[in-house]
Amino acid sequence: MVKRERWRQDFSGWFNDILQDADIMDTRYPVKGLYVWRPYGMKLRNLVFSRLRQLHEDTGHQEVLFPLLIPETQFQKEADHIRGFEGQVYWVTHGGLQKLEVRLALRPTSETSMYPMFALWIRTHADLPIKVYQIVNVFRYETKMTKPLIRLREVTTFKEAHTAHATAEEAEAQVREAIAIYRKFYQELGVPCVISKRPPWDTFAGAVYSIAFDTVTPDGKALQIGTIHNLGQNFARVYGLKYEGVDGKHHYVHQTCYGISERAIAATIMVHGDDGGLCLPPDVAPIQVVIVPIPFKEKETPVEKVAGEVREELRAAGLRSHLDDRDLRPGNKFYYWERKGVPLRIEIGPKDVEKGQVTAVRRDTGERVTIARRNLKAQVEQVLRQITDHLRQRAKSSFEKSIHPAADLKSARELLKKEGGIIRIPWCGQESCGKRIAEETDGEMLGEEIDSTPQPSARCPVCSQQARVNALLAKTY
Ligand code: A5A
Ligand code: ZN
Repeated sequence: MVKRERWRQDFSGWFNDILQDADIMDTRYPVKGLYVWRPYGMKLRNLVFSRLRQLHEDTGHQEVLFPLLIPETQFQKEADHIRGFEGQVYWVTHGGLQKLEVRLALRPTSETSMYPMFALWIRTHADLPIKVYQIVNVFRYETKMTKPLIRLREVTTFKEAHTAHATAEEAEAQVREAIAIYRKFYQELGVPCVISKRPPWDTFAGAVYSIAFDTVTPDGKALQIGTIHNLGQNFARVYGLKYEGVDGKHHYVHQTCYGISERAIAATIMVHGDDGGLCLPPDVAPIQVVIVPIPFKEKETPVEKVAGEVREELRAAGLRSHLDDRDLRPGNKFYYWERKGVPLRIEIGPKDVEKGQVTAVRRDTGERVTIARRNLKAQVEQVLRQITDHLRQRAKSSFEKSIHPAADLKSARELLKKEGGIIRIPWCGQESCGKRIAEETDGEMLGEEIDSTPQPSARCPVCSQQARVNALLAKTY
């Protein structure tokens, strides 16, 4: 039975408890905004990010690794970028007792670290496109309330991709490819999201425009879980990223960059969890199947031996399985693995041994299924697929319920206040109207949704002109 009361009503408390109880993070590190990955969390992290890595490799991105430190002289070249980040940069000012001549920034993101090197790599059109990515830590002196996995001062798992292209069209196409990659990534994790073009007053520092992916937290706020930026030629101009074209002339390149952090893991944890704790999609669960032997004192049956065999069989089938042979009561073990979100538990008691079967219990629904030993691999795989589908479906339908269409500012404001979630409202697209919509509804403008268009008859609630796009509004994390 799935209960989601605390999950909804005290999401923050639920989230912090689960990080601790399920061995994801230790939040007691004595620096604000910095946290420790514990072993189980680390496994989850690596499984999630290896999928993201694979999606980049499959589309021709190459992995690189740039230094953490960026000289101030290099960092300060792109004016908008600097303005956007200056309040968030940690500076290294000393080496030992020596004061550094040029201060060094701890990267808050790597444009200013990478692009001067790109300038050395790019000579002619034959050197293009460049498509690279790295998964690194970045530092941001966040002033809003810090929160593990969500708002960190050391983002430990920052996947950032950076590209350079000969033409604006190619950069546009790259933005579309990045959207497709992120869509697929979140689809696989079963994390539903909306995609929007950020409003012009809220684009990434140094970008021409930005695209954002947002999901909704159990307490009804929007959480941005990835962004894609078309940088145009802004950085190319200041770092001199030029190539010689077929025309023999020199041209500035066109660039894009896009990033996802461990917020992707926060999103996975929060959209699928319930009052019992984590509930992980099988694809990224560190343990997909846990086997709990249930010995019966008066009866001489080899449950432990059979449990060991079942474990071996599942392991040989490529399933991440674990035999819990600790000297604890089965009930305690059930509770323990439930908190950790293991998708499937296999119980083996004397009766199961006699009948040549096992009893499987689904974490997502609590449903019990009897599986014959001879069908073990095929049936376990099938149940895991059903769990994946069910989690995705459940998350999707609860997400859809949290998106509220509105036609006027008053009802938008009331909906947002009462229901939370995301408001979808027609918009003419003018900046002044957009800002008014955000103000009057007491929400934040996520941007214009890219997957929807307003009814032809829809009007902007501020100026009454025909609506060109749907705006998305929400309270945000
Ligand atoms: N260079 C580009 C890709 C960039 O830095 N974009 S960004 O600033 O929007 O960050 C990308 C994503 O990282 C954000 O959408 C957000 O999901 C995540 N992120 C940003 N700051 C974060 C923080 N302090 N803690 C956790 N995640 C963060
Ligand atoms: Zn308008």
